[in-house]
Amino acid sequence: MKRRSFVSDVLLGTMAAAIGTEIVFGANMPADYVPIALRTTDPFKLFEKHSEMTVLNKRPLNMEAQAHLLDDKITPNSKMFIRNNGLLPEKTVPEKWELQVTGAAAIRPQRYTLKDLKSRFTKHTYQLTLECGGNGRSELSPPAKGNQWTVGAVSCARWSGVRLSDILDDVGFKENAVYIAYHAADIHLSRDLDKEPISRGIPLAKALQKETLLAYEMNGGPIPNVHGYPLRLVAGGWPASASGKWIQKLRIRDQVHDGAKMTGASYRVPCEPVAPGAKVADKDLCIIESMPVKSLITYPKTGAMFPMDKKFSIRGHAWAGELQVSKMEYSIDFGANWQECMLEKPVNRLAWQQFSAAVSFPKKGYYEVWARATDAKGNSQPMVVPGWNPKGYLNNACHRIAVKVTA
Ligand SMILES: Nc1nc2c(c(=O)[nH]1)N[C@H]1C(S)=C(S)[C@@H](COP(=O)(O)O)O[C@H]1N2
Ligand SMILES: [Mo]
Repeated sequence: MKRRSFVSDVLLGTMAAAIGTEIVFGANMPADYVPIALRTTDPFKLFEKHSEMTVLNKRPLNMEAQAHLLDDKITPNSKMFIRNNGLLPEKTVPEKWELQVTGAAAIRPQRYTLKDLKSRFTKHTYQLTLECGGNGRSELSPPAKGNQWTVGAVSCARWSGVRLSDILDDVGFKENAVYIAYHAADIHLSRDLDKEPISRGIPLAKALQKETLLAYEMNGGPIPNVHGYPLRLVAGGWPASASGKWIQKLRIRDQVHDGAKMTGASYRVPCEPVAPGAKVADKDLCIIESMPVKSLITYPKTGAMFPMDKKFSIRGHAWAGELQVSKMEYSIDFGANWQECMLEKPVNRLAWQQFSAAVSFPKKGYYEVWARATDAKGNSQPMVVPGWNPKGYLNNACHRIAVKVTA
């Protein structure tokens, strides 16, 4: 008979801390057993999320913000969306955490402790926009499978850590280096340790950009558990799936990475537009890189009512992947006429930009305010859902809010 494997002391300690008292016969628990007290833990409390966040899925956990929750210039943890493909790492001991950098195109494969990263390399801080490739999926027709994100799977926090390029210089890479692949500590839903929930990466050129970080801090403190503690790759402006959480290993590859969720329809879209509902062969799908131009009205929220004589202003954020946003407009007549908004410069490249406008309405009644951003290359947000694709990525249609003007 096979011996039962038991839960480790480290994990037992973590679970006891979470429950708040000793688990008396805890040593008898099978390795994959989750005590009842922990199964019922409320994700809002556990991850300190705002009560108006929306849970889309509990296993894996996926939670999004509503537009008005994203009003802050720098997204605080409490309003940051959560996208997990698997289960959270269970036994994180920061003193023992190691980042291994290896791969076919690595010259001097290395291992770094968190202390090495913090003491041997310069710390850099950038505010970086991270948007899930599937944000806006819920508007697709025919519908696409996956989390039905509305508008709230986007964040722009301040990330601090070391430049990935500094690490790559330290390790050295051969001329045939093509792609930097990540491997993380989260657990596949099946609990099969040979499987990874997700293992994506970025091309060498993106890895070498000065804003691409291996971050150990978010908004001035340790990265919250659910957002990648203790070490996270952050590649702003690209689908957030490229920003691996809980990073333990990077591979400098001599080919495009082919890990979990790099192939098939995952985070890939038809290289050429297709008809809605079409079947698309794998060879005709291209990996999503820079995200498209987009914006969000974060104040007021849909349902706002205000009197005619009151000065009414709107505000929000706009972003455009690797590009800057060059123009921001709004319309109160369903897109017939557009007025220009005030638009701020980003605090740094790859951070979202703030817009605002004072709006006046001709008479009382129902209105919709639509917002439209244009990037530095002249691409504007479409008014309706753009290019259908099998997994429902890259919906950058104009955001709209509905308001009533009273007498
Ligand atoms: N290791 C790991 N990294 C990951 C994921 C994951 O499930 N596991 N999800 C990715 C996806 S699809 C997104 S959209 C972002 C979400 O980041 P957040 O949960 O910190 O907002 O993390 C990315 N990094
Ligand atoms: Mo994502």
